[in-house]
Amino acid sequence: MSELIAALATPPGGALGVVRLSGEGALAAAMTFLEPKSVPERRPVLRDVLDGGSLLDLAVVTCWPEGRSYTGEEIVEISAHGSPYVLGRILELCLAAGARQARPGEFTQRAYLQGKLDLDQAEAVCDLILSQTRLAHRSAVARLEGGLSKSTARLRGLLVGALASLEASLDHPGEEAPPRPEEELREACREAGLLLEAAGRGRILSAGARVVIVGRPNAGKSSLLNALAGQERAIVSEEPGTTRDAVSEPCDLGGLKGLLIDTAGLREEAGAGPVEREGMRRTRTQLESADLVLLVVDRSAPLASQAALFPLLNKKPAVVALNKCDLPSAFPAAELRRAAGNLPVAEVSAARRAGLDRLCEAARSALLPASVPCELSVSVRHAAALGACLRELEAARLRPEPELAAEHLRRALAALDAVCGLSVPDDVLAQVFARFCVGK
Ligand SMILES: Nc1nc2c(ncn2[C@@H]2O[C@H](COP(=O)(O)OP(=O)(O)OP(=O)(O)O)[C@@H](O)[C@H]2O)c(=O)[nH]1
Ligand SMILES: [Mg+2]
Repeated sequence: MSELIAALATPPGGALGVVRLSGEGALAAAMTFLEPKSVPERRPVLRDVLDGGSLLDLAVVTCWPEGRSYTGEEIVEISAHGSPYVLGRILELCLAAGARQARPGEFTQRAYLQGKLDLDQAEAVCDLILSQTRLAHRSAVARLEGGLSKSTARLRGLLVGALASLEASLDHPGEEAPPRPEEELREACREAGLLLEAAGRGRILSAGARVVIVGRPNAGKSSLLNALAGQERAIVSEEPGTTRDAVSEPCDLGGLKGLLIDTAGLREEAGAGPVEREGMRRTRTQLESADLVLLVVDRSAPLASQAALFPLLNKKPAVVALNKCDLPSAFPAAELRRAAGNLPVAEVSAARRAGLDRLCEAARSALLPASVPCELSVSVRHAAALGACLRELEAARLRPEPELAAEHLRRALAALDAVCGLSVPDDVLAQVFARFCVGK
């Protein structure tokens, strides 16, 4: 049986606060300071909380029996008034009754250890708590429902099948060797590659996307940052070369968390002073780490010099913001179409805050195409495990000897199982649960 743990499960400052107790003897511990001294199962009841014989608070108390609770252990939750003094005292009363202060994420860790959640579901609980946007929330919920294990189940099936045929050929060496499972191996590699790609994009869902705004001086980059961020964050002026340092501001890109980064305008180096050149160097550095580039094109200025920036986009997801749409166009639309190729173009007026929703939508779909399953918003841990799985699979395909190929497949399987926590080393588990807040 597991040790009794207790923690405050709610952040300070609310009208109510919840103290949680989980483990053997949770109810008995709570009975040392609650009155009347009985609490029915799974039904909230009002109880007096007594502190040394005097009334500390009136609280709503709920008890879940072993096997039917979040952690799988006996749980008592005491929902009291949000006074830091009251909640602190209730926690002390729990500790005095034999509980130990819970570590961050320890309740969810127990749920995982008791088999109530797989590791990805446990991590999804944390992401759900941290989710700030619609898509981050949707992804956390999909994973909480076991979405990631479902997505990896097909790959696991292929791996297990291929391994079984290889092992069959090892077990019966004298007989005619069955054909190598080439088709399964190829399919497994493809599937692992897709999952890995989706995992990379999924990082953007949980961590947010770095959206770097570039363009010629005066195109309206800073105006666009301000319009998207909903505040006058960056200096705007009709003087070209206003922005020198990169200026960043968080924003919501159609349900996706984004970090907008406004940069110094890019133009020919000749004629630029040392400060402007340094600004442009910083813009290029920002471009390298961009998840998405927003190229601002000024509709009221000639296209030729602006079009010179298109090659910079270089295979990164990108969207063209055709700005100053409140002014007459200095070039025909077809000319921009030719220069932009396949890139989506959204017409906006940063000054008038027009067309922003469509721009955000274009940015969101460039970052997360509809084909990427939402449940694959995964952590660095998943991406590393999927990467290891793919490497082992590729190694297996290169090995003509069935013994060696089978060994690589076993390692690929172990890496895949780590994604959903079927076999995870203790230090990795500790890292996963350290991200949590205390009380969850
Ligand atoms: N008419 C119109 N003017 C705009 C629009 N967006 C920006 N401007 C004007 O264009 C000028 C340059 O805007 P900024 O936002 O400072 O341009 P920038 O690209 O950040 O310029 P640098 O920092 O110098 O590279 C300012 O005078 C803005 O008011 C727009 O949509 N319509
Ligand atoms: Mg600027």
